[in-house]
Amino acid sequence: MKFLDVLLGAAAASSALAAPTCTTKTKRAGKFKFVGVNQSCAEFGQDTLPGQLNKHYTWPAKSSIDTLLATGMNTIRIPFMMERLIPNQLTGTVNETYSAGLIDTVSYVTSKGAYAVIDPHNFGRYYTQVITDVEGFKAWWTTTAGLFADNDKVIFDTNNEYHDMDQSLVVNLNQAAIDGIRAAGATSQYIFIEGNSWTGAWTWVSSGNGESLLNLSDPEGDDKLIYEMHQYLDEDGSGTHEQCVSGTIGRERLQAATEWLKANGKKAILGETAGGANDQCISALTGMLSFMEENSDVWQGWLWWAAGPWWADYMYSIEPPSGTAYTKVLPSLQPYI
Ligand SMILES: *[C@@H]1O[C@H](CO)[C@@H](O)[C@H](O)[C@H]1NC(C)=O
Ligand SMILES: *[C@@H]1O[C@H](CO)[C@@H](O)[C@H](O)[C@H]1NC(C)=O
Ligand SMILES: CC(=O)N[C@H]1CO[C@H](CO)[C@@H](O)[C@@H]1O
Repeated sequence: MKFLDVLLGAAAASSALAAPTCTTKTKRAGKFKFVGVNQSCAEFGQDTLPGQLNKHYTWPAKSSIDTLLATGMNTIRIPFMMERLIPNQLTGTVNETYSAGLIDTVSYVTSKGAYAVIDPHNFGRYYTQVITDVEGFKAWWTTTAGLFADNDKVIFDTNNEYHDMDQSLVVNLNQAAIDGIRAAGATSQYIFIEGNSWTGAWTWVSSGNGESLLNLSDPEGDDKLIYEMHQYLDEDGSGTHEQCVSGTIGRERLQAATEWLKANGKKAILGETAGGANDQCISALTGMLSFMEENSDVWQGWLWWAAGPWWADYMYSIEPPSGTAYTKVLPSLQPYI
């Protein structure tokens, strides 16, 4: 309650200065710091680079962002392609067309008082090759973070789902991102760290992510580093099936990672999660979110995969007004927002 009072107080104090268009309330009263969705589609057409706007990829719909924030959510993760933002080489300059689209979406989200997570949806690859040029990756991040250095509602996600890479490379890329972001003068923002093995929560410890990513350091202080894990609840954890393993699989899959977070004094966000629109998955999801609330000293929130204008009848679509998860699952998740 105290937290809520502080936020409402701040809102009242600043309302005289607030822009007249900024009307959506996004102050959260629940236990989590960050709750929201992935607003996907700027990363679509990954095989067609750079691709054309509205043919191969598109930007999220502002009306959908409004609708989702009106549920009480306060965080929108925005996947996009590294190559579209900075083409040809990691040390290159931004493409003005694509960067304008990204900046427009990010600015819109943060003008509503919500967090915008900048998510290069690249799996640790650039033009399909594993990124081994650690200095180049740092340069990419310095250029990118420079676009948002003054916006403290932006969160930088180093990369989506590293996988099948040397563990030490994943550590070095994360550290290079941290250093590059801070070098751009983006000193106040949170940074989300992702691990190898698709950053799965269920394999966080067994994959070696836990041990190897423990030593990352932020010149601005390690309390701005948050570990982003992903967890789907289907049989292989891939997020490609409508059925969940059981009604309790959510909390079971987070158990070991939660112990690791507590033992090491770290914080995490569940940056992608989803389950099908059926009773078993809804039990698994709500059980998982209850478990996260019980451990909200380490779990800072969750983001659904995914909203976005082009998901059509995708089983996990939370795109308003008619996405499957928007109509059939979100009502059950509302208590955890
Ligand atoms: C810049 O991005 C736009 C939109 O994706 C694309 O059409 C254009 O070809 C890009 N320009 C360069 C030089 O990559
Ligand atoms: C992390 O740092 C500690 C203390 O400096 C050191 O003992 C340990 O070997 C490091 N672990 C890794 C994986 O680098
Ligand atoms: C779990 C899931 O649906 N992942 C998909 C996320 O979206 C990208 C494209 O944006 C797909 O390649 C993934 O399969």
